[in-house]
Amino acid sequence: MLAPDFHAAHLVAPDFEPWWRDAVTYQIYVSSFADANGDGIGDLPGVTARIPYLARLGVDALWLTPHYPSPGADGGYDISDHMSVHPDFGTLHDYDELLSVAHAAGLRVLIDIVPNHVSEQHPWFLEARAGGPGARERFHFRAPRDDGAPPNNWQSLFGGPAWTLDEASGLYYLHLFSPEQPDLNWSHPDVRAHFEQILRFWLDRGTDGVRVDVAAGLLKDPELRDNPGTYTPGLFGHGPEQVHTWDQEGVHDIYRSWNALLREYDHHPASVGEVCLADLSATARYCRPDELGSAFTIELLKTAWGAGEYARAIEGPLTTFSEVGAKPAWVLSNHDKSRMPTRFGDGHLGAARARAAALLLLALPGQAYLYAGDELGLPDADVPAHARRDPIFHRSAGERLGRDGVRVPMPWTAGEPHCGFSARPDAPLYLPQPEGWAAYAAQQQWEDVHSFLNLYAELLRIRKTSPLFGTGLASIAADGDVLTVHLRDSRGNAGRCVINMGDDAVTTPDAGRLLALSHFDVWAFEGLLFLPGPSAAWMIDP
Ligand SMILES: [Ca+2]
Repeated sequence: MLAPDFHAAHLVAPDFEPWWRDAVTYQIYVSSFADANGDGIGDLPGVTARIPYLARLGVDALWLTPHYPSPGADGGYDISDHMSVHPDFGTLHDYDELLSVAHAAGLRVLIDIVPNHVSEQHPWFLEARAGGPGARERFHFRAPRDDGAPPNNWQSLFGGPAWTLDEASGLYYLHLFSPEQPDLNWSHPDVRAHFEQILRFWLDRGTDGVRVDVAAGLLKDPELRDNPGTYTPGLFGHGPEQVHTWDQEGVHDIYRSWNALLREYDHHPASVGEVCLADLSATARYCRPDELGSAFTIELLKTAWGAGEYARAIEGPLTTFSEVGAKPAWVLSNHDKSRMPTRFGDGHLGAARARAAALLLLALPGQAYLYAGDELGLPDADVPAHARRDPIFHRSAGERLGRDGVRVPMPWTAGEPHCGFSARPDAPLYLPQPEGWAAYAAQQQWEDVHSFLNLYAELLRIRKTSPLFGTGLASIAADGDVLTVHLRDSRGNAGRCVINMGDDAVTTPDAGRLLALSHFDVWAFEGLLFLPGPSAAWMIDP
């Protein structure tokens, strides 16, 4: 394989490097992480108790999915009070304790901010439904069309129309997600003021950053016109077919004001947007220097396994984000998508690919987001229909399985009830663990040098100490099944992540030194690098 000439530097060197620019953040879906009080639901004290685990793993930060009071119509993304803690998860005191223990262990804490919608149980929506003066203006209430149909053709991302009739008023209200999640009207000054108050509430406590849910959706077309096309379930990233729903120009002003607010804090809070747009350059515009710190780069999530495909999925964001002076926030899994070993083909093949993908993800310059359980190599869990909770499953009458399979309680210790997830052996778990879950238990994986967990810990250790991996300037090359990410730091050190994405072994010339490997059969000797299929290696020039 020919190594390409190292071409134009992709990344703009800023005057100041905030802590989050190359951080590895570990996403915690609170319900499924660890249950400290034995009621079967993960909670904040459970997270606090596992801080030593995260410190040993070596991540820089953790991100909590919504920890707020919520009726639970959409796994906590339907919030009824943004300045409090869900009683299932604990108290504000528990949150402060988590923050303090995390900080003492050198970990930062990000929280989820959900500005697009609230719960139907939020006081504002209750007030709107009761017809309080001016209360409906904080949402999108509209009269039906003449034939009684919803005001426009917009579809909910969870299936069905994006409008539900409010019987009392005879008006429809807009919800891009479930009917229990009415969309806020971000043209209303109350909404803007409320969220600034929410941001300050958490940042004042020492919270280190925010992940912004549905970041490109806050403002809608002022006339709420019909979209030229409709939402297609399973579609990754919204495009021209939904031009009136997403990415309205005025939304950038919101993030400019948030940027100014975050800059008032000396601890340099992070901000990362969930910007699901088909157009990468439109996504990157949310990461201009006076807007969000970064935006999730979902290109790899939506790309089929293959060297050429992955090369394009990496090259695109690197180039596009550098044009606005930002670095991508790479994502290979989250609480909404099928887990890597399952997505990559199940069984030994899926696991081998997922191990190789870990080397790729953690080599790329920019932020990396891990989802709890990635480091254990968890596959999707089989959840019986009667136990499923996801509105996607229920709203599609079971046609779409939904996301419960990636939200099953973590296996901590084999041989313990619920694999050590819950403090009480007979706790009814909020989602059942499948047969064989103990085989993935963290405690046992620490004892196996070849485990997923030790692989992740080793990669994170190298990433922390080497200026190359996760930070170095990158160029990408694909040759047959082999993908190479070339890295170089400011001092001229060079290295690379080489991934054989095919099923057959390859031998390739490489005079470097082997630093990390996804498979114990990888070797480098006398200028050759041998990679079984599929596998990956981190190499460094002597
Ligand atoms: Ca609990």
